[in-house]
Amino acid sequence: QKRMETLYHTHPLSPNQCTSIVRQMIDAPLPLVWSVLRKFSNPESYKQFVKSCDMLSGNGGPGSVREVTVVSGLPAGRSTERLDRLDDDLHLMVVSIVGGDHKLVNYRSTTTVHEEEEEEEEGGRTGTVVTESYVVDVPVDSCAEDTCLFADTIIGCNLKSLAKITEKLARQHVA
Ligand code: A8S
Repeated sequence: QKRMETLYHTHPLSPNQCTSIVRQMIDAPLPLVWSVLRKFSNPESYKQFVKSCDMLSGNGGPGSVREVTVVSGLPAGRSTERLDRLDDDLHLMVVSIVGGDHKLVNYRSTTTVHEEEEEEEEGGRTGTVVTESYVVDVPVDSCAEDTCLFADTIIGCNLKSLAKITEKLARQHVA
């Protein structure tokens, strides 16, 4: 797991870029979490800032491009995003933002999912950890701290929402 982070979440940086990593523990089975996460054409299933999503090309496999429309009240309206990599064995996906009317220029995110023993629990229950890292340009009128804080906040909300939804689904499957 440490190796996975070093391998997939350590990114080469240009001088005008910043990088960060967000982790979320989820009390649901990995296949369930991955099944929601991997559906590139359906980000609104867990991303609360996404109002709608249109596929511009592809059907959800690598190379597919989607146009995301975000909810009002954000400093952005749309984002054009390409799925660069989708690996169902490694549980890894890479998405690049290639356009839109927002400040995240040259944004590229890597998401991996792995199983982990929940330390608190007796009897070794297994949970799922989602790790999402990214690289993005720092705008000329901003700084690395603010740029990463903005992106980390959105990713944090997305992953918390993913946790809430999949944990609820997991409870329904058991019941
Ligand atoms: C994601 C991650 C991010 C999305 C950001 C950081 C975004 O959708 C929002 C506001 C913006 O200003 C940029 O995985 C953009 O969704 C909510 C439109 C890209």
